[in-house]
Amino acid sequence: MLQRTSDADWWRQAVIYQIYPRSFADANGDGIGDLKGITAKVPYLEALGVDAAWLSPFYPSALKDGGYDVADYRNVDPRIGTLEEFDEMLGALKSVGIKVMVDIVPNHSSDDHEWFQAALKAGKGSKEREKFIFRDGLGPNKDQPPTDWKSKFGGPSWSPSGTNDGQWYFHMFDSSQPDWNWDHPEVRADFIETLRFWGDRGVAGFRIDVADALTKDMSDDLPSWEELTKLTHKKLSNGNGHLIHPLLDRDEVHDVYRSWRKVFNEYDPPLIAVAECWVAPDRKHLYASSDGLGQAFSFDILLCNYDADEYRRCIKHSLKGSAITGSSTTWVLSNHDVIRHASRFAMPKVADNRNHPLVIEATNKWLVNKFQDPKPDVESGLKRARAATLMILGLPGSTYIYQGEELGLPEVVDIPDNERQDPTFFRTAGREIGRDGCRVPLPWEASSKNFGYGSGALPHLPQPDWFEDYAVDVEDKDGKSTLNLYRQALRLRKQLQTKEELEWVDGTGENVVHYKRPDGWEIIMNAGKTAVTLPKGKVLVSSTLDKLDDGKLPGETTAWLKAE
Ligand code: TEU
Ligand code: CA
Repeated sequence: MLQRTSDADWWRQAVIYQIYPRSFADANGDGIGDLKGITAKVPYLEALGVDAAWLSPFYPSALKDGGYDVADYRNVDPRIGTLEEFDEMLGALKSVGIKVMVDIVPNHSSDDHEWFQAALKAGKGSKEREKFIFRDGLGPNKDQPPTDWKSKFGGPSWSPSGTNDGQWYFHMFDSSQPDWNWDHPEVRADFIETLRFWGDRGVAGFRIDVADALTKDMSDDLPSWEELTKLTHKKLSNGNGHLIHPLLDRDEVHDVYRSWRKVFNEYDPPLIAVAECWVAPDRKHLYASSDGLGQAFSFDILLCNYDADEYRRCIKHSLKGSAITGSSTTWVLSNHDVIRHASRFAMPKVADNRNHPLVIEATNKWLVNKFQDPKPDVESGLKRARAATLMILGLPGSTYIYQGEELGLPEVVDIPDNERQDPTFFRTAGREIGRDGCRVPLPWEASSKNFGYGSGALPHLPQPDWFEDYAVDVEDKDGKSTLNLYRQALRLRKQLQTKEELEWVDGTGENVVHYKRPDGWEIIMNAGKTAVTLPKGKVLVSSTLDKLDDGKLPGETTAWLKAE
């Protein structure tokens, strides 16, 4: 057995910063963020105090889905950089102790991928087509899709091959994203090669996109969309009480991850992986198992309203789930797919927030109305966002921070239709606004061109004027800014995250989350409006960055304290 020389458990309590490369920093001024831009901001990330950076896709891509349409898994998009620049970036981050994770998108490729192009060319019945999911169309002319299934981004989930052979290919997402056939050994082998490619370059691990969808049962008898939708809402037993769905969360997917784990364990420390899977809570732990990916995103906390009961329930459930496999939980409040949490918390509660499609529907309405009806309470939104962040940063487990949330950035809602990029917007004819509003390039300097994101061409998504107030250089100087809150909290957190225990405290107030951590640390979030009395102790930090020396914790505020 390999003798390990380094900390194999670094990920358990890590803070990981998500970079959406095109929108982070544009070093060469072409309007698109790049790897050199990231390298230039290493001191910023160091001062923030994160342990790792996860990069959303930077691979060659037609950018039909922000890079999640990957044309070549083992290269860098020339607009974003080169492999040499990747190595430079990695080296610069490593030199300040920041690890790098990259995004693996195994459910689908881009239609520009060499193998998909070869499949189109090789024609019906060819070996090349077996790597994807091709089926004959229905009707005498085969001009109807094989099923009436819808894509996750709206519109049909089959597109004609375009080669006049009556064949259609399956895509769970955009038509530019053909799904791989995971029954094919060459597909499996190619992903192993990709994992090794990045592992050998020195990355610490991977975020696995739509981890639950790879293996599918596409046997000839395919259900209708209506039957499929019923399946997602109803539990059909396979004998173990597991819901059987032809496309999602099938047990066979874990064979894939077991084979990946063998590769991960060839490295020292072992590579890590975190599953992006919106699966039923009682299925989540399977993805986090130590002979599989090891960790899975807990999105339940992202769906919580700003409410103490909801948070407590969700935290208890997530901790229980990760304990099943001995994993640690991952806490997430924002990412590149959802409305930024400073804006979410400025809006009224979502009634049925455990149902993900309903949350998307409800929150999409806010975007359609451009946050005019109902109007957001911007001040309270930010206050709550800071309080919720400080509360989750005190929890055992790892935390993911999405670029810009450390500035308290709200969602951008006034992007003109002709500048939108999200395929969701186009495939639903604008009924769903999509995710561009959380992907607007960051403001670095209030008075510079493009707010310091890049000194040349306009950013690839327009930045609103009010970004000025959230610029890094403004917040840097403001002792009570969100940026300085994140910096302080991350610094303190390093002392806190030694052991993983948590003990709940009840009775502190009506709408309060209160828990104790080892060594006398206590974390108290007052989600209500009226102040509550703090327990005895020294306040280490509060989400408003006030000292709270009157012993009171105001509404919508979190404090960390240490018993004396
Ligand atoms: O998202 C997976 C996914 O299912 C999304 O549709 C998600 O449910 C939705 O965006 C939440 O609002 C991943 C990536 O994170 C996303 O950016 C990609 O577009 C998608 O996969 C396809 O690769
Ligand atoms: Ca650039």
